[in-house]
Amino acid sequence: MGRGGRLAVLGVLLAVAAGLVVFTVMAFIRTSPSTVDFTTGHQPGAPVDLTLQTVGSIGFGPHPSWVSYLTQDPSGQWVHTTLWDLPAHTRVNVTIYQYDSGSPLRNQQWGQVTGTLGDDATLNGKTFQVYNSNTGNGVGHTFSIPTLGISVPLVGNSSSANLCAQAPCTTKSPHNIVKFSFMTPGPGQYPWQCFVPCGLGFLYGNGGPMQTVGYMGGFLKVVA
Ligand SMILES: [Cu+2]
Repeated sequence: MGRGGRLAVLGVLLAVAAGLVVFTVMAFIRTSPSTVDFTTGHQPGAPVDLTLQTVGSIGFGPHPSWVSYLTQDPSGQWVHTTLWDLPAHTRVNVTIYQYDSGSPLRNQQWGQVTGTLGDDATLNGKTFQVYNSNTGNGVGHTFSIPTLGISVPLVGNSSSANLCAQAPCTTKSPHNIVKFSFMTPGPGQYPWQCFVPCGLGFLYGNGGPMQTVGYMGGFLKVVA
């Protein structure tokens, strides 16, 4: 093969490589979870209502058996995402429908409510500041924003109950309702996550859904 021929082959190979890179990047962008926008039309000073649910197995998508959070968008639709645009310096009233079971915490620290307004939360309407996970059905997940010092334990349902395994779950399934409020800080990206190693089947329970945005963690995208 002459020099021109070899250059032509090289050119084709480079084009294929570039195409593969573009395809991979686009595939990644396409599958990454969407962001629910709570900023459009927000009146300064008004609180934002953020409603979430946790489910023991999402029941659809690439990992149907994975544990997950879901977010209710402002129109009331449940979205499989953990990414939110939120206004800065704004009160966020969080409601979490917990449809999963629980277990004793490996670290009792995570039984504490910290960083919320009043340093407390409500569990099915009753105010609490700490939950002893060695009692009752234990704790299924936490909602934690480490950089803001916020953490709230999500008390589990009885594992012998007929638990929801197909999101979005409805209140017909056994559930606990956990409510609390916090203030968003200034603009920035703040990671949040669950600290209960609930990634069943992964090393120490910390792989899979515990490491994947859209399942057991996400970001607050706080905008001015
Ligand atoms: Cu979890």
